[in-house]
Amino acid sequence: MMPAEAMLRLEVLPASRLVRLAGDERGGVLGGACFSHPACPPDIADFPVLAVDMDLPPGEEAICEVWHSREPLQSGQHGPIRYRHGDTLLFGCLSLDESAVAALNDARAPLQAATESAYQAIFALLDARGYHAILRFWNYFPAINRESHSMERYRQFNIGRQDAFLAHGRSVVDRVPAACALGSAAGGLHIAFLAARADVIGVENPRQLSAYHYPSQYGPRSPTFARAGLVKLGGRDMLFISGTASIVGHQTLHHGDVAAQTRECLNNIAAIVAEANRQAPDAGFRLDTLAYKVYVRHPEDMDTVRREMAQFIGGAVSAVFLQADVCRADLQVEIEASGGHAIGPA
Ligand code: 3EB
Repeated sequence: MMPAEAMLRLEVLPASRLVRLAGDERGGVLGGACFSHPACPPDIADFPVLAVDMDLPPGEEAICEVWHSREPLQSGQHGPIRYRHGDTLLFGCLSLDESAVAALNDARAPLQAATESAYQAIFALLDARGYHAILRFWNYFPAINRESHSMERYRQFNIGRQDAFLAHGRSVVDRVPAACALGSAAGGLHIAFLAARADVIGVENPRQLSAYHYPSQYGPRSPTFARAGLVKLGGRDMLFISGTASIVGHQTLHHGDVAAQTRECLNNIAAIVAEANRQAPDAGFRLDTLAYKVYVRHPEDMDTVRREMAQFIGGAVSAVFLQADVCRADLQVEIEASGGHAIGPA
């Protein structure tokens, strides 16, 4: 039997090439995200793309991550969400101005209110259109480690996110989606998501306490995300690994040592991959065939992180590097990854 053609493809390309994607190619774009500093919204009306203000390694061009599908696609809008979908897959994104969302006399911090309303809108859309499996959330907002309203902003975000899950009758433990949450340089609250009409299995990491069980020292509400999501689409197993940091159990390891933090991230990713292969015995996920996205807090550490990754994984690594604040002040690097889908140009 011929191997099934991948239904989903991730392409990373310079922002300048995104607007010039040829007609045929363009029809198959689900959506994506562009990263540059300052943010530069791509001049594209026909599919949903986030414009995130994030710095790149010195001298690198603005970069876009684009998800392509083989299905016939249609675009839509639901409140603040722009989305594009086929029979199986839906990609959506939204950008909210925090200060514009909170109602007058709202006791909630503006970021908490904006997060809750964003997730409420997303769940309403997915429920209405019947895309019940969320493969992945990406969350970006400025000053993630800054305190306001007597609380770190990442913790405010966690309250708003969890309240929206609860409001929609969704579990906040066990059956939760993969995600990441990073600090951007400026701008509003940006959220992108990939959902499917399929069954997704949450994958946890035996080396780490599940994030949804983190103790209250990390905030009044535990973060609502799984270490990874595993899904079968068009006969292929695909894996979406959440942002992964130098955390073992629930504690940050290797304070101030970015090389050791990178190796610990990769040990965690290796453990998640092993766990995914145990749950999907035919998948054969491998570290050296994943697509990586690497968030480094201090730009001067990028070379060190790159070197550690090459050494750990061996051979050429497909990776996008970005400068971003990570959700604990003592974390210097966070790495996410995905596999099982096609990677690269058509
Ligand atoms: C961690 O393991 C690091 O809040 O959505 C990683 C992935 C992290 C996702 C999120 C946070 C999130 O706790 C931080």
